[in-house]
Amino acid sequence: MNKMDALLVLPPMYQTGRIPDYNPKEPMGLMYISATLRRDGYSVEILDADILALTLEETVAEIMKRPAKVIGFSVMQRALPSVKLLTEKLKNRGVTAHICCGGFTATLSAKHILERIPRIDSIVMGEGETTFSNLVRAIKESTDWRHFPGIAFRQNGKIIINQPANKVDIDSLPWPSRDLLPVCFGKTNYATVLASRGCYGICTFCSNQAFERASVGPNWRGRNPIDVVDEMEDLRRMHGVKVFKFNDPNLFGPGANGRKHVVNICNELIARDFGEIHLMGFCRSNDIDSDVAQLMRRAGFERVLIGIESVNPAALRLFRKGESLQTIRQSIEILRQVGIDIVPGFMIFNPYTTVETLEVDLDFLETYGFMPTLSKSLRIFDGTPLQEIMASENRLVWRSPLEGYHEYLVDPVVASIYMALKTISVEWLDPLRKFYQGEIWRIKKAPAFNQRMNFDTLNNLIFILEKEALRSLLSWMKTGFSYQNIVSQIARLKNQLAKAEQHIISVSGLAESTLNVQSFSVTDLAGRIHSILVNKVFRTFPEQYRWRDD
Ligand code: B12
Ligand code: SF4
Repeated sequence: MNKMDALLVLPPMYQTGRIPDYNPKEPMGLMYISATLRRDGYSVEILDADILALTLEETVAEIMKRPAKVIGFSVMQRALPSVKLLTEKLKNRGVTAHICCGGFTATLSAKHILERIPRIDSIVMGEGETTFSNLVRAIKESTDWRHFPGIAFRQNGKIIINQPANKVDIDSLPWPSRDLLPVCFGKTNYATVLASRGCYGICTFCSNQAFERASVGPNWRGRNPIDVVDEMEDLRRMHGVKVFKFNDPNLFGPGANGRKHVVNICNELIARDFGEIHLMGFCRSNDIDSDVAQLMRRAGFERVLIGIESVNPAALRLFRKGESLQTIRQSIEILRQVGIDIVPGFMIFNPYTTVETLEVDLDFLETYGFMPTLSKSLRIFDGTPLQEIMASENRLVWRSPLEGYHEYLVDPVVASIYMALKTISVEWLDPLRKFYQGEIWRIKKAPAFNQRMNFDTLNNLIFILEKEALRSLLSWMKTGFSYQNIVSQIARLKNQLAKAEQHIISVSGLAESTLNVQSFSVTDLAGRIHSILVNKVFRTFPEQYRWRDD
């Protein structure tokens, strides 16, 4: 059978065919690589098993239908267990293709991955376009690839990481191939674009700096604004796209030029007058001033994600956020004045969390009407400054990236509060999300970012549940509690859960409750929470048990 040159695979994060519950998007990295390979004359296809919610077996079957000389997996940490199993299954079925991995986790945990997953032949470190194209050529022509810059591999039992490759000139890249646009657009109603690469920030928990260091070149590069808007216009004209999400880690580059980059894109969008257009992107509060916010609104921005993380000034300083509480408040006011919604990136459980900061953070969220998920904790990724900081303070609990995220020691009272909240989320909220996953995706899909009213209502119902739970946990830890207190509160939370279920049912037009949250046991959950709070055995914010049965 004629084999294509390369098959690019985004592995499923969940192994059981569950729809991912984060915001699904097109696999932009793979789309750039496939466009580059096509430009260079190679045949290539993309399989996004994540957005298609394929099981592992289905993913293997789809890969077998598309025989290729090189299989390239895009690897993020949460999907690593899937990658390990997929490579084993492919080997058992006699697939002999060269298997290469790339992406954030592949780059930052390369040594460990090559040590633990024998079927992976190579890893591309950092940006993939040029290095992967060279690799495909070498495999196709049966020539040596082991000397290429930017490649890691195994040799005589040792892991070799070659010198870094140069960063690509992003203005010379072809536009990302949009093969998957119909699938992604059908599910989400938006397309993604990338107007820059990298970020000038130095936040200690972020992987961006380490990832950028994996190839040689500046930390931030902006694309030609005209080309960015040309690409958007093409998406508008050829595919009817009106809703765009910018994937840039940060819309703004450093200093005056970085601001000008955004200004130029906005001016170009305004000048071309696309008609109806809805935009969203990520930015930092210190880049927002009144003029730029007004311009962004005129250009079509209606929602921005700002990483606030916590309003504890000590945490902001220790995270090296480079933003003060005052800047954060100011940016919120400015954006709201011009009519741009803010989605806050928030990490209420982090290495610097105390009972007091939980209260202050919760007050802040309530004051501003923000509703992020509360039962999540900051995760430490390989290569981040925070990993080093926690290790130097003897607080890092190292975990294999294949089995979970690294953990860190925290105050046992805070750890117990987290575990109690997490238990409520895993036992009650997760089944709701899993059971109604199709309905929730449909509720989320809207003709604009600020028209997701039904989804926002659902988020609000869930936020109230978590917030009420957290408030009770905080007050119990301060003033004491009894098993009966917990039972009463869990019963109230069950009513809130039933409201969330009812909302999903009514906006989806379902006849009746099929999950039936009324049958959930209050006493079972209360018993577990009671035991967590009494025994206080936790010392970290464990996450890895979430990896068990997905
Ligand atoms: C869009 C996005 C998503 C999308 C799509 C991800 C995707 N695979 O494309 C979705 C919503 C699915 C997603 C989910 C998650 N994400 Co996300 N996401 C992003 C975001 C905002 C943009 C990614 C992007 O499009 N970049 C642009 C393209 C061009 O770059 P790229 O994807 O890195 O690809 C290049 C290279 O990495 C490499 N490459 C990538 N894949 C491959 C494969 C091969 C074979 C080769 C050779 C090279 C290669 O070449 C590409 C071209 O140069 C980034 C932040 C950012 N802007 O970097 C976070 C980011 C990547 N996500 C992150 C995280 C933590 C997550 C989640 C764990 C969040 C969650 N709560 O569950 C999940 C994990 C999902 C999973 N399956 O494991 C972190 C990663 C941290 C880390 N060290 O792993 C980032 C960096 C955000 C951050 N600052 O913390 N995410
Ligand atoms: S501003 Fe965002 S993308 Fe930039 S370093 Fe900080 S967390 Fe990372």
